[in-house]
Formats: sequence, C-alpha cells, structure tokens
Amino acid sequence: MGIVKFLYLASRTARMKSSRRKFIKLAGISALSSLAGAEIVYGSKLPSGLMPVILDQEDPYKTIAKDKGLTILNDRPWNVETPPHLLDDDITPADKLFIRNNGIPPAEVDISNWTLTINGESAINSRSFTIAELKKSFPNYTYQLTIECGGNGRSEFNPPAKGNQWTTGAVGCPEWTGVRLKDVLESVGINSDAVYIGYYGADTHISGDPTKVPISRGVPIAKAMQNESLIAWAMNGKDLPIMNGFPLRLVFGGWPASTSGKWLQSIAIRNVVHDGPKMGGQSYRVPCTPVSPGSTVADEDMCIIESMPVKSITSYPKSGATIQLGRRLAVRGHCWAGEYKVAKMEVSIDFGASWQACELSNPRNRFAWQHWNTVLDFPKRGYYEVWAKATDDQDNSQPMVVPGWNPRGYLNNATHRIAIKVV
Ligand SMILES: Nc1nc2c(c(=O)[nH]1)N[C@H]1C(S)=C(S)[C@@H](COP(=O)(O)O)O[C@H]1N2
Ligand SMILES: [Mo]
Repeated sequence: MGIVKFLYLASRTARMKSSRRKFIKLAGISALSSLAGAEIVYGSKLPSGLMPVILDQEDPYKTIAKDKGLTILNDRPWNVETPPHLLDDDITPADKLFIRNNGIPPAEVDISNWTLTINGESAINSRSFTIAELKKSFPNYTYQLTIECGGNGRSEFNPPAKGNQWTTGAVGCPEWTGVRLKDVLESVGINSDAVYIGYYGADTHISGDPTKVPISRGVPIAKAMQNESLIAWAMNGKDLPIMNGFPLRLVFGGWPASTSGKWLQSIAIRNVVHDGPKMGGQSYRVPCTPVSPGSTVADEDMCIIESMPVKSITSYPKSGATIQLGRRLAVRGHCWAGEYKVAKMEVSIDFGASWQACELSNPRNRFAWQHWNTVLDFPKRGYYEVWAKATDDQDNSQPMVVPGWNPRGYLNNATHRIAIKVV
C-alpha cells in the first residue's frame, strides 16, 4: 500500500525520479513485472536504478489517482477539475474530487512519524502531535463538507483573469473524518489576543527554492472554533488521497478551499491576521467595493474572501443530452451557500424568463451541499438550455450573468447552464 502510493507520486521532477529509484530498490523485479503486466524476462540484468520504460510512460490519471473523466488544467503543479456530470454523487468520491496544488506535494510520507505542531504568538503552549496521538487524544468526528476553490468559474471573466481557467469543477463535497481544530487549539491554550490561525504544509515551492513556501493561509479564530472545522486524516472513510493532502489536512467547509491546508505540518495561532504567502496582495482577495471590469486595484483596496457565495450545478443530465419530444426530463444537481443554507432552488428552460421551483434536500450537516431535483416538460422540438439558480437563506440569489469582475477572477457564482436538444 505504502509502496503503491510512492509510485503514484512519481512525476516529471528530478526529485520524483529519485523516489522512483528508491521504489525500484524496494519493489524488486517481481513487483515490477506485475506492474508491467508481464514477466520481465531478463529482469536480473536490468541495471539497478533503471525503470522499465513502460512504467515510465505513466498514465497521468494513475499518477494522481483520479478518474479519467477529470480535466487536467496543469500538471506542474497539478490542477485538475471535475466535469459537472461526474459530480452527480451525493458524496463526492475521492477519485472525483478536484486538485488544486500551488506547489509540489511531498514525495514521501511516513505516516507514523508525521507530526502536527501547534505554535504561534497566541498559543499558550507549543506542542506536537503524531497522527496516532491526535486520533486517540480527541473525539473523532465525521462531517460532509463542501470545498470550492475561490477561483472556480474564473474562465468566464472578461477581461480574462490570470490563473487556472477553472470552469465549474473546482468543487466537491466528500465526507471528512478527523478531530475538531478547536479541541486541538484549546488543548495547547489560546491566548485572549488570538485573531487568526495560519497553516503550513509539507509541499515545496514550484521554483525548487527550499526557503520558499508555496502557500500558507488561514482563517479568523471564529471560523477555526466552529464544530465542523476539522483536522482530517480521512476522506469517505479512507486515507486522504495523496493529491488532496495525505496524511493530514484542514477542512473549512463553505470557505475558499485555499484555507483548507493540505499535507498539514503546523498551525500557528496568530495575534495578527495571518500573513503567510497568498494571504496578502491580490491573492484570494477581491476589491472591497465593486470595480469596473479591467480595473487595476491597489492591494490596500482588496479584502480577504471569507464565506463563498450561493451556487449550484446540474449534475444530471450531461450538457448536450438529447430527449424525445413528449418525454419528461428528470434533472438534478447540488447547491451550496458558503456559511449559509440554500433556501430555494429553481430552474428555467426559457433563458431565465420564468422559473420553476425544484425539490430541495436539507444538508447532511452544516456546510454540506444540498441536493435538488425536478422534472421538465418541453413544448416542442428544438434547442433548450436548463439554467439552475439557488437562493440562500439570506435571500442572495445566483446571478444570471458573471458577477463582480475582480482582478484575479474569484467568486463567479453565475447560474450553471446545460444544453438540451428535444428531437
Ligand atoms: N499545503 C497546501 N494546501 C493547500 C493548497 C496547496 O497548494 N498547498 N492549495 C489550496 C487551494 S488554493 C485549494 S482550492 C485547496 C484544494 O484542495 P484539493 O486539492 O484537495 O481539492 O487546497 C488548498 N490547500
Ligand atoms: Mo484555491
């Protein structure tokens, strides 16, 4: 098991190559034969450290352990999104959860020696925990929590915003198991001047510079102290996938997923707003007041994104589906609203001129996405679009056009549209 993970980590970097060599030493020729799918007949003559070329031409989806239907936007670092029809499950399976990496994941993880350190100016004591200690020292909880990248939907902004051109798929809602962040923070003691927490992970900077940290973000103490804010080691009852933070990560449901630190090694309790890389400047921030598209906005006029906005997807049918005239079409999907709950879900087949209410489920727990469904009738043959619109319990609705342009293209919660042909 550990060895397989090792192989999955193999990628195009020199450092990965060295881990691959270690793998060869560990695995031996019979294991390589089974991976190659045939006996390596002259295996005993294979120079030590040389990878059979068939194993070198890896399937990228095997490398990242994700479903082949996902879309790879970038492989250095890995950024991979999920088409809406593959987000149809109520609980997102591990191989269908998007990947958003800012750096290079750790090449080797030794789970029994992994430690999480709690420190910082506002920590009364500093302490390190092994994963086994975390598991047994604090009550374990499981919550279904929605994580969505702040840049999900970026590809629709005009003028375009730099960054990964996410369409709709940088979101998912698996079930996470771990301990409450607040229990762990309280065990070391939180000083009354604490305002924020900041995470540090074991991933390394894309430049290879060991002094640089790819990302280190966090949340205000109030968010950290919510019951659902987890230090998680499992997704859907299994170890976290490597690309999603194995062996330990933070999960803050409903907030930009950039706050959910992966490969988690330390958490600082801060007496200031955390100032790690990608907390300041233009990163994960939007203009404090709306600006016209294409504007340049000074750093001091940008505000940190907190709760994500109300949003929904149609996960069935797949966009482009065809239906016979006279047949009724069952449609369904999910909706979420950051810190809030979705109160109403509607769909339109006439480009938003009229709306029909949908059936809407309650979330499994706070910050879990909700499911919606309805049945549609089409009056005649032709092309239609199904538009889905959620409204939260604060009466915020999804806009029909791309909302508030901002320099980095965050927070696009426009209605999801799918195409339907009636024949
Ligand atoms: N250590 C670390 N944590 C991280 C990141 C990262 O690059 N390194 N990316 C963040 C961002 S921007 C997002 S959107 C989420 C993505 O989580 P996922 O890859 O598990 O879907 O992880 C966050 N946590
Ligand atoms: Mo993100």
